[in-house]
Amino acid sequence: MDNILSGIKPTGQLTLGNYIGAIKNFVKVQNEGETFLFIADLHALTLPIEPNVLHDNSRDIAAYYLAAGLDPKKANIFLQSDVPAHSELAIILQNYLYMGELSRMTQFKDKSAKMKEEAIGLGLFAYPVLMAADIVLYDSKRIPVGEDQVQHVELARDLVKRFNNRYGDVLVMPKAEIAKVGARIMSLSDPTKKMSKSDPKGDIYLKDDLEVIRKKIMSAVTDMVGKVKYDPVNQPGVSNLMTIMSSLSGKSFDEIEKEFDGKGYGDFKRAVADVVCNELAPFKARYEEVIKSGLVDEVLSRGAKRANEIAEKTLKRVQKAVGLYSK
Ligand code: ATP
Ligand code: LTN
Repeated sequence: MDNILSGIKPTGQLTLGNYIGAIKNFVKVQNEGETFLFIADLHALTLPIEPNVLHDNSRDIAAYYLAAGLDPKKANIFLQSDVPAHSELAIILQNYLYMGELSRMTQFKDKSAKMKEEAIGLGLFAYPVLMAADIVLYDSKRIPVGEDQVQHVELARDLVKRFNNRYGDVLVMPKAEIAKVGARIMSLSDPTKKMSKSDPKGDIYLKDDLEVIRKKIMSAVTDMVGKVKYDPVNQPGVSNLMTIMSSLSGKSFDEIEKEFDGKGYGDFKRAVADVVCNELAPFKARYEEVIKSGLVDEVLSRGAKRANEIAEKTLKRVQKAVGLYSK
């Protein structure tokens, strides 16, 4: 069974996009191999964040992992910063990724677009180096992510190829896995933009009350076509709502189109809201239970213990390969 790894950065409140594009898939794969799910708190430092917000968000994501059904007996849940090998390996691997390729990363371009060059942190630029270290440390072949992260995983693949060509079979080749439906949930207020936790417009937060979620869906931007049809180019808003519905209900786009043939957007949105609320109601209740149980810190420390075991071995292997060892 292949190892599986993914992470979420604790930059803000988790969205429905994070849930559908990432967390739901983590729950599916945890039975299919040793799973490493971490909270990318070092990555969260690549843009300004208040210390208490970073601290609290990190624990909160762990609680959401548990509420979603991740079982700490099967999945190792931990903080990236609790495993020093992430940082140590990144320092080595940064020498095998190049400025040109890092500057072509879409996430870097998006996040730095409005910043003055003098104010762009080196960490933001080098983000994919640390991410490559995260990935290779656990010998993981499978990396479940949303669509926006595929480019970073591809870069990690390039790095593994480059590194292994130079030093032999040291690193395991990873591969991104994206959900068939829901790998890119769009903003409800601007369906041409990704729903993103650092851009509060048009987001559904997992923390939102169900009534608020319902209202947000009812006021989602649609179009003048008036037909429930999957056509992301001409009907991005409706197509996004169909994607949300399909990924949570298992219904195909065809089935949804037939079900709402001749019906208005009001009926359709009410049905989408029902599907979302039915999914999130028990999830939110479990989240409250997890918080009350006070188990999060214990889960994180157990996860870090196992993660350190594996990560240290890989780090040693890499250090040896490049010549950093004593006889
Ligand atoms: P930020 O706004 O801080 O960049 P984000 O909301 O984009 O964050 P990440 O922490 O970058 O979230 O992502 C965690 C996981 O959720 C990643 O696998 C990412 O691909 C996935 N993801 C994020 N947003 C979406 C979305 N709108 N649709 C599907 N998957 C998503
Ligand atoms: N870059 C990812 C978070 C992340 C990650 C990883 C995902 C950091 N390291 C390794 C998969 C594998 C993001 O922004 N969601």
